[in-house]
Amino acid sequence: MEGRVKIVGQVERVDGNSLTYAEFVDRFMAPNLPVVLTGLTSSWRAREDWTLPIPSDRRLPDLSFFARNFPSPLVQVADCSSREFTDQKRLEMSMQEFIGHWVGDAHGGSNDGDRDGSLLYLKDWHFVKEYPDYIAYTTPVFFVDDWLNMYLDNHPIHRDSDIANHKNEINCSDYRFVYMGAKGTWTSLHADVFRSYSWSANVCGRKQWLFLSPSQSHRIFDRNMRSSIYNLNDDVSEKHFPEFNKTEWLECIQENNEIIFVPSGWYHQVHNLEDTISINHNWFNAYNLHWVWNLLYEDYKVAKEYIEDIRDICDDFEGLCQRNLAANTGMNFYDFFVFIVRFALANAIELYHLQQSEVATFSTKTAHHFIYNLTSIRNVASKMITTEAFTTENLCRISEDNRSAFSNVKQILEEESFRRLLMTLSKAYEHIDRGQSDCLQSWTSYPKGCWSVICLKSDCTVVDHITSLIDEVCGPEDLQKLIDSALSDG
Ligand SMILES: O=C(O)CCC(=O)C(=O)O
Ligand SMILES: [Fe+2]
Repeated sequence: MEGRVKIVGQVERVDGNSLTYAEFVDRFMAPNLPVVLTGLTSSWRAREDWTLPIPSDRRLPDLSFFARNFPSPLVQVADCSSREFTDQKRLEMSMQEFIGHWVGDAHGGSNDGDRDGSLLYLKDWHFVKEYPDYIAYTTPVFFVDDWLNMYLDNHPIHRDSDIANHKNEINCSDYRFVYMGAKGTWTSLHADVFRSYSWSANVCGRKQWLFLSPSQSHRIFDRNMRSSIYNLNDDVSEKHFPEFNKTEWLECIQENNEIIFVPSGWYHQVHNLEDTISINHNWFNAYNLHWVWNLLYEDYKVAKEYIEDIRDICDDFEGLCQRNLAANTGMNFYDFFVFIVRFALANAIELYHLQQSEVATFSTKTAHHFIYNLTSIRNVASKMITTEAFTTENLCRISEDNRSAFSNVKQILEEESFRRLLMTLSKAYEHIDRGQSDCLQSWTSYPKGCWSVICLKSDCTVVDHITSLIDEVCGPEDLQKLIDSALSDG
């Protein structure tokens, strides 16, 4: 890869145990820069159970452990040696079949992952969803402000019955994955789903990463800005990709026990230099929410342009655009609006609790999260106002499931799924500011009416308070009003 790619620097490496959360935000998350964090995985059960020591300080995947303990699930496997459209060809097989292929049972070949010409890489295994009681690892504090997985633990991504189907339910259940691949397996050049952040930890093995800053993304696209380069190892045609020779890449050789933070919108290609197991989450929060919205908006424009010529014969042209957007990008404007309304409400509740609290010592720092979050959501809402999807006429056409999921404030606040979201959000900031993370799983035993961990009152009036600010959110303008009142309160 090095021959064709101009590497201009290495990703910075920082000891995760001497970095504070505020430093991580200031140096990496807010400026959207990659970093490798060391020293954060040594106590993970995954390391003990999933790997075997070998002479030297390296470890190897204990493949028989997987075959013995997780035999049943059907897993998604990429064949790294064959391309299908813009991605590697995907296959579905049992874990045992995958392991069998890897160790060469079926073919008796050498241990290099490609004995029958295919190069199989287990990707996107929803391990946490499948084995919720097996705590393989704990998410480092730097990555707990994860709205995407918090939301999906309690809410469906789509509300429309014609979009939500069984396949979606599995694929959209969460964005926490295990990856396993032999030396030589790889991931083609891409930027992450929803332009989310990712973090990726090597339980064992070694990866080479190549990163391109978003300011240079246009240079890996063809002349029509339609398709991007698939593999940096191929001979990249100057005719098709005239700007490629101007690109400048950051490299990282990620060792075992190291965690890489992948910022939003950075294109990257990844190669397993040894047999590797990694754990990987996609996530977003107030710092990159605008990336998610910008992607949805760009993809929406493409979806709309594609069917513009049938606009006049469509009953519900906007509805069709939104269905196509959900199918192609994984989320549409209404899904995203339901999402941000709920985060706005949860943050407004937490801010109100702090304003009511008599303990002033830690509340300023904590209040900063909620104010920042609300401001970020407000910025996105302000961009949604002028879109066609939210005109009064089009809002009249959306499904009742979509509408009630964002409009009826009292009903939302009383929903169990919302209250669980509030509790998880509340605990995440408790973890960030006060280092308390031990009770993250134990929401069921919460006794109070209000499920916030910073609420100390048994007769909490937050529902009345929030509904007094606004009782119906009809669209992005109302969401802005809600946020303005929450921010000017107290
Ligand atoms: O490890 C890999 O093969 C790909 C991981 C990746 O693309 C990511 O974490 O964003
Ligand atoms: Fe990625």
